[in-house]
Amino acid sequence: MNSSLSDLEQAFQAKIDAEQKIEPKDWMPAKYRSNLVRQVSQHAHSEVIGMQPEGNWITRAPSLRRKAVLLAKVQDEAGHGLYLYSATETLGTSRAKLIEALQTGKAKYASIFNYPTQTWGDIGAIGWLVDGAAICNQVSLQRTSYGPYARSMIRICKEESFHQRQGYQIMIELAKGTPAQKAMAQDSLNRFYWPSLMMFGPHDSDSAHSAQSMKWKIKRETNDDLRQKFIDQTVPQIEYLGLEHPDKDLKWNEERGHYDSGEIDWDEFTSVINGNGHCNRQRISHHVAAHEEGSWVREAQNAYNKKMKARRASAA
Ligand code: FAQ
Repeated sequence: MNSSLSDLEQAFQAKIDAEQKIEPKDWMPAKYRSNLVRQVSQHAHSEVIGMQPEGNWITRAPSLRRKAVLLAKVQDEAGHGLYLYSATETLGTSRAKLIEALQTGKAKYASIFNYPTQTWGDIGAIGWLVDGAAICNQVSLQRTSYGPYARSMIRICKEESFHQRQGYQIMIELAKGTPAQKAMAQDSLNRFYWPSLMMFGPHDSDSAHSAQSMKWKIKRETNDDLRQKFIDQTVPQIEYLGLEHPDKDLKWNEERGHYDSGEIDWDEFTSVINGNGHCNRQRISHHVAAHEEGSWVREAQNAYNKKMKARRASAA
């Protein structure tokens, strides 16, 4: 006898509640699948578009060592994008379709990557704050319910820790350097702090997807809980650098055991995710150009695969 849809849904939820992973060939509700495709592909797009702000500084890194480190970091981000596109493809959506959604503005990517990188200090701030915020989120996603996504997160988190340290080290050198270097570090902190807090998404009360994603354990912690973790961990790091905290309303709350903070500029967030940040158009047009220039590589790879398949078939 065929199981009814509600039996299947109940068995699915029971599996999730028992902390078992959902794998590509398992039955899953259509909305679980589409919500995952949405989140994981947007995560992949963020990793790939996220190469651009730092890529801007590879030719201008202040030493050969710094150049090699930054190059390795940016290449890691490309790799993260590839793991995540592969994880999304296991849900039955082709990479071509995902990339089309990015390039036509149907799919989002992290708002933070629409801010320009104006100084070397910004490279320190991105590694420290942006990778730091990404880790906060991704550590919890290592326990996400979809197997391929969870496994990709484990690997990505290891690399992100190195990224965070390289960024913080740049900040230490600047903050402990000349007055001009310290001012550069402060300026980068001031410009990247608030957009980093926006990476966690809207408040839980305004988050469209959180309730269902928490029930299905796609997300393991809410936007506000993760943001609070990041705010708390960043305070001693700013103190160690001897820099001023950009949030003038920041205050320790003894009762909650957390810092209370000032309000994020949600109008800015909305404007950036709707395509009106400093660099939105530049980021997408750069992606389109790079994708078109790389089409011969994809064609060559496909032709090679076809040839090898034919050769194997005739040998069999
Ligand atoms: N930017 O209902 P919610 C990195 C959208 S990786 C843009 O709360 P959800 C590594 C959201 O998509 C950074 N859009 O959504 C790196 C939704 O729109 P939709 C990326 C945002 O999914 C470092 C709408 O608002 N990390 O940085 C943002 O439950 C350095 C309603 O929001 C991930 O993607 C935003 N900040 O929670 C690389 C982690 N926030 O789809 C290079 C995985 C929200 O309905 C250099 N993703 N939106 O049109 C997640 O954990 C979640 O998707 C959230 C959002 C927490 C981002």
